[in-house]
Amino acid sequence: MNKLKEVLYSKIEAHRPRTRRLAKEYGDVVVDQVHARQIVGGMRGIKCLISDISYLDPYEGIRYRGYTLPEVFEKLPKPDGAEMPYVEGLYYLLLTGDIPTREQVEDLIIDMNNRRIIPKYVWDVIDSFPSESHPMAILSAAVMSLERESLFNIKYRQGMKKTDYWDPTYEDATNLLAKIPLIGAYIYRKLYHPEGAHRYPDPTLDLGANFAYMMGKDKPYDDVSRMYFIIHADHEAGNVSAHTGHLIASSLSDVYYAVSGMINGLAGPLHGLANQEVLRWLHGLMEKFGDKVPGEEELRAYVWDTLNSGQVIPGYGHAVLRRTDPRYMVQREFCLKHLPDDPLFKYVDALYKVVPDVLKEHGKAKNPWPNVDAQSGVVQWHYGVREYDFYTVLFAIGRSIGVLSNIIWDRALGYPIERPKSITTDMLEEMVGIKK
Ligand code: HAX
Repeated sequence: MNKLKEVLYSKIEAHRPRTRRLAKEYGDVVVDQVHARQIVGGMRGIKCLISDISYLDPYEGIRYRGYTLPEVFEKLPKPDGAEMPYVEGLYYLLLTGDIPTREQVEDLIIDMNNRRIIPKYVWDVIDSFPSESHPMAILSAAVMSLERESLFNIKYRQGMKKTDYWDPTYEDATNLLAKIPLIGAYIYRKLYHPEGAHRYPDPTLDLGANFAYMMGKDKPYDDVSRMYFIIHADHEAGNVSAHTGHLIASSLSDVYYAVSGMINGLAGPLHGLANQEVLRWLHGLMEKFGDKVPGEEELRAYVWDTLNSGQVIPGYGHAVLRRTDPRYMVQREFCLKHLPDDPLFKYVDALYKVVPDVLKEHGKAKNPWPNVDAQSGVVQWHYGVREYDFYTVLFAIGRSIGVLSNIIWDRALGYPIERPKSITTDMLEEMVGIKK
């Protein structure tokens, strides 16, 4: 058993009695009420999932295992000379709740680098897609094709004990996490730089640096990748991508099915695809005004035009958050430090001063503040990844870290198949007292 797995196993053993106790001794305690508006309103806010990997406070934003994003960036070990921590260190933290030492991270990096070999049929699947395909569709199919490698399935067929489910799930999850950045980079080069030869992974590099290398990007794109994957890793359990991953895995489908489904959920414009929509929208604005950022009145008019045409302002609003997203702030700080004069950043900065007030006047969005997606495309654009259809693939690589960590723990704690109850409109009308 490798070192991370040993630590994880001891944490699982210590946690199991807590879950058993909750179910057995406190199963009848009421913890939430469901209102009719939540049933017709996307189950917003109903407390009905459990995850110890991260928690999202509406005002404070995300905490990973109790740590805010600034704390995560400060405490996790970093490669020599790097500004951003190892992504592998985050995986260690999400799985165990412990901040790893540099040595523990290096051990995990070696283990993960040994899992990077990708069967040829995966490249063939990617190559068989027409070049106009959306990269998220290709990513989903490539991950899906890897399903035949699932160790969980082999062990399940052999008749494994339920308490052992987490072990092959950990193996599958870590295998997939080691491979998915390579798949993403291959998709990028196939779609947008087919003239350049595919780069094989460099076994001496950590996940972030190797991703930059395979993308064909120089420093500081390694740090940009680390930052990007870390801030997108998890956002508690109820968002579409995390919940989809959990839901699929709850039927004991393996992690390849679950992560492929998670990618499909992330590909919607109200969720992960919003980062691509932000760039599209920003470019419409820049085409109109050029490199010189217009004044507040002109920006307000552009924002109102978008709203009046019935569209949402991409990158603003959130189902849970009620303040500016800390993931936005991490990237904003990075931009202020590294690219304060970037024309696109200047637009994003100017919009930050205008959009929230317009959305408040508009009076619909419960949260008028920017979310992660309002900033993320700017950083990618600046460092030369200008094919914005690709941005959600980067989000998906990051999000797989959290989804996979959650699934390992779901298996460890034996959470059952998910099965909420649906009712008919007639029934709901009767329940709320509507007479017919
Ligand atoms: N622009 C215009 N209208 C908005 C809005 C925005 N940015 N955000 C919310 N609204 C509207 C909603 O469309 C809704 O209108 P209707 O009543 O006509 O349906 C109303 O305000 C109430 O919505 P809400 O309760 O504030 O927000 P929801 O929980 O329903 O939705 C969304 C949350 C993130 C989907 C929403 O804010 C939105 O569409 N934002 C723009 C798209 C976006 O940036 N998505 C990425 C979110 C972060 C994320 O998941 N990244 O992956």
